[in-house]
Amino acid sequence: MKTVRSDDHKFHFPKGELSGGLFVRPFECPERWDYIMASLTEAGLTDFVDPDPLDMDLVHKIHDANFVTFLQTCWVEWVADGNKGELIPTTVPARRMQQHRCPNYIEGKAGYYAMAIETAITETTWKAVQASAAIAQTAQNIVSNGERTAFALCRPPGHHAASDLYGGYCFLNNAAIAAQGFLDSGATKVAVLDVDFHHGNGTQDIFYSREDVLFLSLHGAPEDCFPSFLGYADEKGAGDGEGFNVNYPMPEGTPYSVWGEALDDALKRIEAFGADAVVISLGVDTFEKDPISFFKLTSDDFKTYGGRLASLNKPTLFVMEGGYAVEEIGINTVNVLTGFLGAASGS
Ligand code: 5XA
Ligand code: ZN
Repeated sequence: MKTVRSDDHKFHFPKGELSGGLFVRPFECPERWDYIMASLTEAGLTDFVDPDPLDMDLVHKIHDANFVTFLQTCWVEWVADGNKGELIPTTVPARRMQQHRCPNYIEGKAGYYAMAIETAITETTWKAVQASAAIAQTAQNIVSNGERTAFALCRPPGHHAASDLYGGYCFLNNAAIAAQGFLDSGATKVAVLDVDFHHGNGTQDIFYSREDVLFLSLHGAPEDCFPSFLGYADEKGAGDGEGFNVNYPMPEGTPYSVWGEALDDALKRIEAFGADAVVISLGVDTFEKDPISFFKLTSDDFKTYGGRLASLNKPTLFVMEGGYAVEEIGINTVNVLTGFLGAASGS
């Protein structure tokens, strides 16, 4: 199994995020990548590949052009405006405000494009964001060219990023870009299965009206956790996309016995849909010791469900999302991959 990865992830290392009323060191930190790399190496998964240059045409099929320009230029505007710290907006378009008029000044622009305000942007964030999306594209190409699976070790993650929204540590939606890449490479139907603890609101929003991408998400119920305003079970898609969006919100304390039933249902739906390729938005913040989440999966459970994913017997791309129990993030991620590979080799 090839892992596409880049040292450029290190260009995104904000000093702080807003959490619990404090400006704390971000949970989404560069060491996450180091622990995953160490565990991959220990497991013998050392087929590491550099990403190809980012195909911006593909990015623009998923993301609004003005939003991409904002990500590319916001830091320069922020500094030119006299700001000294990292870019975090303090104003957002709330209910009954003008949600479709983008202000001209940079703090207003940032608020316009934000879906949450914990995520800081720094001078070099865009460099890491580009590399992360390029990793997803390259890994997708590896699978489109005939490999059964590949791992896109993306950082920063992507699944909260909508066409024109960033936040929740996400800027470009790596999984959505990969899903579109599969379609552009000849697939007719793609399933995106999001197993991160948090609802993949960005991916849902991007594909909500489309019938060529089935989106399924297993996550903490939105009334109880981030992203708070999307991810309910009655969100089923719209227009041509009606019936192609499936949410499995679950309560605090959910153990694998319950989570695994939702996974089995999702796998049945992917099978019935007839997906040509599957993108797994792989967050391991479902882990029992994750500091910002509330499910109860154990390290062994990750291996078990990796095997269940292989039972689909489809080309499968793993795209890294969240996971903040930093010392265990490597083993939990690798358990999914080795669980998959073990079952795939037996099938
Ligand atoms: O999957 N998304 C995350 O792990 C980010 C959650 C951010 C909460 N402020
Ligand atoms: Zn998450």
